[in-house]
Amino acid sequence: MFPNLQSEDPEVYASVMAEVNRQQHDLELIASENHASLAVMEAMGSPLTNKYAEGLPGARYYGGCENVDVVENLARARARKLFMVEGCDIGVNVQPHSGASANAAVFLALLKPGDTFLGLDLSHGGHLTHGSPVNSSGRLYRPVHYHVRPDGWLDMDEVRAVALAERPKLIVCGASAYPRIIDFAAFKAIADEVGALLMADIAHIAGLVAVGLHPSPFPHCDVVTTTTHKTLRGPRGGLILAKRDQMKAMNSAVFPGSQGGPLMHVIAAKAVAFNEALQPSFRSYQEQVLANAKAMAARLVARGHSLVSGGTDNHLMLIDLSEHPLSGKDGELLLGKAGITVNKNTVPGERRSPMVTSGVRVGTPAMTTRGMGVAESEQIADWIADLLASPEDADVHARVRAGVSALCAAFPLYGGAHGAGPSA
Ligand code: DSN
Repeated sequence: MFPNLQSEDPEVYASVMAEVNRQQHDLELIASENHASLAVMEAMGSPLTNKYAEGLPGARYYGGCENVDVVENLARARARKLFMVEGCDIGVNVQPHSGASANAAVFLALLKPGDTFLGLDLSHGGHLTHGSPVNSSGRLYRPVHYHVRPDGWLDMDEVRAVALAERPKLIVCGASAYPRIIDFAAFKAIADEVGALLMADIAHIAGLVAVGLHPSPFPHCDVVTTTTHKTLRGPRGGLILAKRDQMKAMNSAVFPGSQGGPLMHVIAAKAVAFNEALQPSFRSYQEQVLANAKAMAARLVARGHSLVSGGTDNHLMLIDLSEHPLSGKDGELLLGKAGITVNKNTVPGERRSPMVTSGVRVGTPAMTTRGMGVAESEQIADWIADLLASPEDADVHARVRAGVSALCAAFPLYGGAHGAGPSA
């Protein structure tokens, strides 16, 4: 693997191979991560990285764009096909380098400095770019926030009350750590009531939306942003979808508003991933992601764990450790040592600091890509419960670490269901 890198730069090669091995031998349960196919990664590693192509296909600021134009048009057409709903014409910009860049561009297009917008509080499952004071969204604009109720479900009464009181220019729905269905129609009714535009950030649930396993944000939303690497299983990157009347503003907010040259190798990889997502097998994959999450959540609850909102309707769950002696940080370290990779996460009513937290976020997209199903999900939930119950027990740790290694060996990356290729 990577012979040129190996001979030219052994240090970087060694780290890359160490990461390949980590991904092969550990269990990835970070809800925002996935394993992209070999075809996606080949496109990302292609010479398209060498090309400047500022502008849009057919209207570039550089010569020699005839091939990358084809690629970007393929990506745009495929994304449109994935997310279009009947009777709602949408446009697509595939150039955002990330979800954060996509969100920054949308704000630049729709808001003026100091304008009020309404989004979900970060510590209640929102995202940094939805108005955190340490992010440009919180520094350039005036964010106001809604929350989840103590039971972990979105508080739509509060959304309406804050919207009526603050009259935001834009309402942002979508989350980074919310295990339930987002009711885009209800957000639209509130947006209409206060004369606000409506944006959805579907970064986490895009793969589910693409196959109809989560309701579409269209026709309710004016603009939709997403990343392309989470449930959508493409390359690391961002995407903006918008109703036609918003597209001109979106395009110029991406370039020249907030980015320079697009990453054409990544756009090629997005095109490949969108095509994969248009295949019937992608729907089966997403169905399995949901079945695995439900099975894992049910087993964790059966083992006495409290989950935020009591369970999950999507690809992720939040284990609530508020009443547990271990913090989210402890949980992340403990599971990590046994080869189960998760991330600490704040929970509603959080009493610990954001660097410590009282929650662990767990997601099934990556393990499902390896071909694991409900039986494996239940086994993994048991291992998580065993570790959290006996954090100091070396025998439990050794047993789980051995089980994780055996499971990963039985479901090799790039070995079967998801793209043929050399096992790492
Ligand atoms: N960092 C991503 C996540 O983990 O949800 C969001 O950008």
